[in-house]
Amino acid sequence: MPTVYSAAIDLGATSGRVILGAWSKNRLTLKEVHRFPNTFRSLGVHDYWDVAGLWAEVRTGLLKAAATLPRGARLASAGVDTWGVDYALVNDAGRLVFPVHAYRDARTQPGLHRLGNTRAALERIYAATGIPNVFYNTSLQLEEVVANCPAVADLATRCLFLPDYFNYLLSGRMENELSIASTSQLLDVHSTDWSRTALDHFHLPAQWFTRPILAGTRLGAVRSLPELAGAQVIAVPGHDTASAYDAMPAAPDGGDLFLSSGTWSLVGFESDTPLLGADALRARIANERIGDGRYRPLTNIVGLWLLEQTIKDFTTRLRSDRDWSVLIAAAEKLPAPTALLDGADGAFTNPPSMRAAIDAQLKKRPAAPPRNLAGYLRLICASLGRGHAQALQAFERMTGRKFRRILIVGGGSKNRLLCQATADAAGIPVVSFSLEGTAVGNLASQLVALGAVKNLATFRHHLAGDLKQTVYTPRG
Ligand code: LFR
Repeated sequence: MPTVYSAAIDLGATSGRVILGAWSKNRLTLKEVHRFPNTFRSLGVHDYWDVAGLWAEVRTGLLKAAATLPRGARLASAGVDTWGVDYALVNDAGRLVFPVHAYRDARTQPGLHRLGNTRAALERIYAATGIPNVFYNTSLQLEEVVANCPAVADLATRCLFLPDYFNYLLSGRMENELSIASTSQLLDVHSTDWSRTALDHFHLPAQWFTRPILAGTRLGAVRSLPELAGAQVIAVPGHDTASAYDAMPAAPDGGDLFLSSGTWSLVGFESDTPLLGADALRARIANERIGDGRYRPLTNIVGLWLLEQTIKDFTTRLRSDRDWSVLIAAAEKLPAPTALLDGADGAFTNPPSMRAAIDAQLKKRPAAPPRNLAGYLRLICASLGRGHAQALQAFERMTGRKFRRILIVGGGSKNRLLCQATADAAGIPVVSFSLEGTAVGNLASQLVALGAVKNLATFRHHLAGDLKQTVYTPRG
């Protein structure tokens, strides 16, 4: 079989990339052809994404991918994944009828507290959707829009989540894909369709949504870039975390806990059934969906966002892997922190200064704030490690399962301090892969849809044989 070339468009909340994958003789080779920063911006009291800017980057990346192909080769397909929950409201012509808000916008705070303080509603929504009450949920975002800008119900005919919207820009087809739909708190946890209970509760027009398609659906040819003639747009698991989980070279016996470590730490596992009930609600388990319809019960813990934002309060700029190694080495020499951070503190959501927010929490303990960036790095890694271990313990308690290893992918997998802190706190080995997990899962879904790989299990099997891994064993 000749080499198959596909492009993964992976949009994260703080950076995006376009990666060209080449599949040949059961091996995947990756080439990052385009990388760019991403950020939301404030206008008045609200926060918005620069969607037109992102689209321009997507186009640039795809053109670079096409230009990178060997002579005579062509791009077979492209797929898009993004962070969860955010959406575009459009009319039938695909025109944006409302600005695209960023999930950290504080507009959901009143709705968050209203639902949080109404036990019966909280339990009903959790039983219906399997998604806990979190400030960023699409449900709360849309509830706020419909309540405060009611004319939007006349203007918008469709709600497309961001991967759906980019799929539409590329292919002309409007669909809701299942994995990204499952981050909304609007999907029925027992089927692959929308939850009437949730839509009614948040007063949302049901016609904004169509029955979600499964990952692997071909949406048609790329219509907006003549240079990519013939390339298919494939709906991959549109939620970046779903794509990252797909790439996990997990043991088939289910003994691995997954950690996708980036802006957020997503700790979870794969399951044929959702994890529901009072304990799961208390532990804030989100029953998000795998692209094929099964479940990824996970907890979402504040992740390297703490560090990304703290760095902004220092003049140090970390530009290369070497700069990071130097900082990590300095942090390793410091004594273990005496008090750890509680990542669930709402003060960390979107503070003007993360350093000040961390110091304020420490002051309440009371504990002394770190003296330099290395000190904050040490504190943040130790705190995240404890958070990961607590998630492991909660999952073991609720499921009766025993996990033997934690598999880590994403930016955090390169941070040895974080990997070691997680192993130490969890008491089981952490296996780290040098893997662009999200892009690899995105590409895997395209390759299966194209018929180049039989199924995901086969893909993982080939991948596992090929990967460089580092094992962090717990220290007493
Ligand atoms: C990670 C992620 C998480 C989601 C958060 C907000 O990039 O997609 O899974 O909970 O962003 O959308």
